[in-house]
Amino acid sequence: MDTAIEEAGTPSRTLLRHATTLSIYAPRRPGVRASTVLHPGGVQGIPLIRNIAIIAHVDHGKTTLVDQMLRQAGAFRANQQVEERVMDSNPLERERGITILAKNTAVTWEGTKINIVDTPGHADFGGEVERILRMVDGVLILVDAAEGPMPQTRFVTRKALALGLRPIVAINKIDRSDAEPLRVHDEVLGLFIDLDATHEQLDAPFLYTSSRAGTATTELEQPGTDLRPLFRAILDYVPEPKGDPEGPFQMLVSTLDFSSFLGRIAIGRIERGRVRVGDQVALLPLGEPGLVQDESFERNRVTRLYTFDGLHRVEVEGAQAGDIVALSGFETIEIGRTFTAVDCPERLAGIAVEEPTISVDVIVNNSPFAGREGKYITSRQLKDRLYRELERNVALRVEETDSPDTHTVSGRGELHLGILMETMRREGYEFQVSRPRVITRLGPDGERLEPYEELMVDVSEDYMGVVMEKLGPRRSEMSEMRNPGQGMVRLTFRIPARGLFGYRSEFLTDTRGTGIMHHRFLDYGPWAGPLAGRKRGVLVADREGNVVAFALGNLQERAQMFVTPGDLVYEGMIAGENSRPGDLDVNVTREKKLTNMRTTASDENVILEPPRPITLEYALEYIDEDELIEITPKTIRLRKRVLTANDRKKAARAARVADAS
Ligand SMILES: Nc1nc2c(ncn2[C@@H]2O[C@H](COP(=O)(O)OP(=O)(O)OP(=O)(O)O)[C@@H](O)[C@H]2O)c(=O)[nH]1
Ligand SMILES: [Mg+2]
Repeated sequence: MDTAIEEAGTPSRTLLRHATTLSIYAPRRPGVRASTVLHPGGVQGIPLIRNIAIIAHVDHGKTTLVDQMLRQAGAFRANQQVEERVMDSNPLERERGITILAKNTAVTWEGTKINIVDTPGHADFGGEVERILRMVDGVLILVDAAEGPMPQTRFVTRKALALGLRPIVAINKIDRSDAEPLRVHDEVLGLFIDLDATHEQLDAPFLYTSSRAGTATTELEQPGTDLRPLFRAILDYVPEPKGDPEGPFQMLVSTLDFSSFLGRIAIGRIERGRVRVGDQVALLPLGEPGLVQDESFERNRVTRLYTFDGLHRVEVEGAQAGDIVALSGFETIEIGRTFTAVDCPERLAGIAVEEPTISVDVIVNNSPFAGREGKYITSRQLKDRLYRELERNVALRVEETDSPDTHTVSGRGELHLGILMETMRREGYEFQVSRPRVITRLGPDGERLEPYEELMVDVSEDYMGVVMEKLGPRRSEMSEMRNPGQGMVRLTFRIPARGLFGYRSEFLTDTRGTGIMHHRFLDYGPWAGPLAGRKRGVLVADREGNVVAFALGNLQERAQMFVTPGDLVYEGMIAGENSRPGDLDVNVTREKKLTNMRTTASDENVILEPPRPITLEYALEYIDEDELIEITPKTIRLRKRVLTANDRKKAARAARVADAS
């Protein structure tokens, strides 16, 4: 990966890559400090700059497009080996093929610097996209030429249009065999009208692109050969950043980065004036926009300043209005706070950080296998790690509970929490996690509200019945049904977030793995009352030992296994899913009885179905109230909270008595 950020003669480690986390902040080499680059010919002395964010639904090709923009704008050396989706630089992003953190980059095209922000498309990170929109002057909306506008397209487009940003639309992946760019073009226009786009916004240029091939064209009849039409559109349609470089310094913190070397780092666009390393600047507390009267605000010196250039972050002496910079020197940097000149403390409108909608309990591991695989396992270590995460993960909350062994962690969705857990286990942490709960709120009349999601499902018509049948009891309401053709239907529902827990696995089974579902947070609505839980029960191991193929062979007819031969299980660990309701205690360690009788070969070689892979997000959606996920650096296990079958029976009986009384 390092080849991508290597520069001739410079060890890649000394280069600062990308805007967000995991950056390596090594001391600068002497003599490489670049001075402020002033492009000639800027209006009112502002260098020629365009600031643009690329926004879209997950997987519509944003990061792939950035690759091509970097390449075609000459950000890589001629012979440089660059891997695909180079901006997805952190290991989890590469592994999952998704962008988790927004990242800044910049290219120069015909003398104009284009600051580009690649944003994540997954709904759990939608809040981050919203914040980023405050540092750009235009957006490039990417829409898959086959899928069309999806829930997240709608969300980010609405935010961008509401901020008055000028859109450029790229109907992407036109190379797909099922691409229907003209239909999607109409759908995007329909979306714009729905979202009350202004005349100017409706006039957006439409391009037909293939991120993968690196081509763009304004006319479908004339296939594109490169991205020139896209760069042209950016220069022509994205307004230049406004802001007087001669005025007093002012900048809004739009995103954060963190390094152990520099501490918190603010990233944002300079709204007005100039800033230089060593300048004394004010960091105003959050509050109403306008001049701050109370002069007790924080002041400090800017210790480091960076601008973006290709894959690098370049240390600079100074920068001015319009450019996007990263700035350090304050430990109290928060999203939405304003930096200003000390003698002109004029606050900008802040940025709301999204509120979490789901919580889980993170619990010290107390399974029989606790401490076997993890390095950090104590409640103290867990607590420190969770609180440390708050420094950079702004949409996360951590609370203590009555028990020192348990912390409640709240976030924006299963993926948001799942990524944190995955990161922690890779660092050597071992812990357990409860089933997620939605975070309820009180309405204006004191009534209980819960989060609702928009769910969009693409299935073949044959499966429509089963999908609707399953979603009904989960309190969903269908809001739209469309037939894009080719025997497919697209159904849109409004559903309590609770109603979706555990649904994905059912959905995949019901549609034989062919269905596609996406959901995103919509709003808070009335509490929907009790919902039915998981339909199927689980198989629970009734003793400790190694899993044996023979045992699984006997069980697999009525179950989908989660374990494979050789795995170690303990009593109370979940070994598979029962194909019927109700849990079963089973012995997955049972060996075949040895007899003197010769058996046929087929009897000895049990043919096993592959186990269902248990990923973290899957586990979070899957488990029930009386279950836990055990997470270690090596394994993810599902378990019953109460491990022995006897104690579970007793607990169930007690619960029934309590219910009856
Ligand atoms: N056929 C085709 N596939 C593409 C094109 N662009 C991207 N892809 C593929 O689509 C998948 C997703 O691409 P990404 O660039 O990671 O999408 P993204 O929008 O950055 O995704 P997130 O950051 O996770 O929201 C990858 O497998 C790409 O290879 C394209 O123009 N044509
Ligand atoms: Mg991406």
